[in-house]
Amino acid sequence: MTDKTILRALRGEVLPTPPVWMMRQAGRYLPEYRATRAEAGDFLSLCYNPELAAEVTLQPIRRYGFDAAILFADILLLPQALGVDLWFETGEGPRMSTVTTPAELAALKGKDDIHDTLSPIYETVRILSRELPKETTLIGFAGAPWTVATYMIAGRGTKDQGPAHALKAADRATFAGLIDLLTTSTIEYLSKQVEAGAEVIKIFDSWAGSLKGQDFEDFAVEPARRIIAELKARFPGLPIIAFPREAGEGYIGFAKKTGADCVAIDNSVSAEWAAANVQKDGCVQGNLDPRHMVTGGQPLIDATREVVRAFSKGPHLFNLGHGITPDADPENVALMIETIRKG
Ligand code: 1CP
Repeated sequence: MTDKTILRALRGEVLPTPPVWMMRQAGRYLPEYRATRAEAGDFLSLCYNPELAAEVTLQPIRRYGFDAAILFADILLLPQALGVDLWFETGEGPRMSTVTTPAELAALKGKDDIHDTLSPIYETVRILSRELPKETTLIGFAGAPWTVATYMIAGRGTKDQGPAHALKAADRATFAGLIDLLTTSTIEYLSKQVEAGAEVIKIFDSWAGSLKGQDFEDFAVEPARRIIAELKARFPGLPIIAFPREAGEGYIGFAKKTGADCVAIDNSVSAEWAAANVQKDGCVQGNLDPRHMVTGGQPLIDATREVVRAFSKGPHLFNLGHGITPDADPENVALMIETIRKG
């Protein structure tokens, strides 16, 4: 089993062709995803239906033969398991009840009380570990504490994470208590995914870029370090990908500070820069601009070749710099993969 290309690259091997997968590879750009989602009813019903969640995870593997599959779920299921009310407004995104006071924090469930809600997710992982092709690596995931906290504090997605920054300034103890609860419950959540068959774990810190200076160290680096240290103590050799999106200079040394095996790079920095500054410490993932999946053509081919070339001297997982968007053309994904694999 250890000859899977993703696992080899995560161990630091430089491969002639980088393995490839794509953030949001199961998603609305695929007609078969839209059909299964309609069958499930709504997005959350799809997440909590193990058969259908496994089906949408497998769809892009069948269509494209990606080297990895990522569990179909969402980073906001953990707050729901902690007792928050969560729903999705059509066309707008997530909405949830907020946690901004000591009383609201105290009313949340404990780290060991999340599994009743999340057990369908573990069942999805078990189905996938049975049904995936033997060469395909199964990635489990969770949101990083800071990113998940930004949604819990605001009750929705925000452009600048203003409410979370405001709570951090106004009531440091409540804010830090929420980060701590998310850190410890994320460890339990991810442990169950690994026990169910996830072979690699990815931690999504989509809003890490809005943490500056010491805040970045305290709330992006430190929670990731704690989660990774505990997971590696429980599961020696478990490979872990960290994604401190838009961290900029914060990418430098992130793997060393947190113990991550691989750092995922967004497309606000060049592959050239990331190769020089981040890949020197180990495997990197990224970082084609997802817009190419909409626009396609020769610019897509050229940009794909450039990402492959820039990272070719070290271990690399080819990916986009962020998730593929619903307006992407499925043909462009095929063209990207063909360019990676055939040169
Ligand atoms: O309408 C739909 O079908 C829902 C769209 C959708 C999908 C396909 C959402 C709502 N979540 C997902 C799946 C999802 N989310 C996966 C599955 C695996 C994959 O194919 O990649 C993963 C890993 C996530 C992670 C996630 N959810 C993140 C971190 C990664 C990132 O994109 O930055 C975040 C921030 C979320 C929250 C979320 N869930 C959904 C939306 C629209 C959002 C963003 C809300 C916002 O801030 O505007």
